[in-house]
Amino acid sequence: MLSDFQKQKITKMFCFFDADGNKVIEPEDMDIIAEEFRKSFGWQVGSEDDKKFKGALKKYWRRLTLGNEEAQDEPITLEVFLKAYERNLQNQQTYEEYVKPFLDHIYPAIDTNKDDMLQPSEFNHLYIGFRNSLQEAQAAFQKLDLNGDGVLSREEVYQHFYDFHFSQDANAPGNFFFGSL
Ligand SMILES: [Ca+2]
Ligand SMILES: [Ca+2]
Ligand SMILES: [Ca+2]
Repeated sequence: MLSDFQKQKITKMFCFFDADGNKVIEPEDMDIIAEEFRKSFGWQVGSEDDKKFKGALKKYWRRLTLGNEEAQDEPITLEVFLKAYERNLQNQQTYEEYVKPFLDHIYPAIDTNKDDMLQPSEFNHLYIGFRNSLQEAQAAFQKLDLNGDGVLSREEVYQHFYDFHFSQDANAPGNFFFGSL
């Protein structure tokens, strides 16, 4: 069972995926999101990063919501989305099978200079891609950079992504992974 706090966070994510705000997630929403990321990162249309990101997004949102990358796309309501996350967040194993691959596959695209860390500029592009302002991105970076060394290591990013999904602590920085709640 998802806690109320988890439901609040998953609902936030639903609103992110429902890019056109019509209360269902459809394949068209993924096109809008991919375009927002392309612009935020400044990728050329059809460039390697653009294709990599778009491919990862389409593939893994099916796994996230339908449990199967090859599944036929169908409109996803908030109710269906929450149900999918009850399955996805049952335990460590379901998290690794359904949720973590999303980050595994977008990480190489968002780590623009390929040094396995997120510099502030890379993080800003990501966070703005999640439809937050530059100011919010800068504030979030300070919270997420746990050891204060000015970059987000892969470990920090994965820890926050995990905490976003599981933490019951309202003060956990990972709660802000996709923006303020
Ligand atoms: Ca939609
Ligand atoms: Ca980097
Ligand atoms: Ca750091």
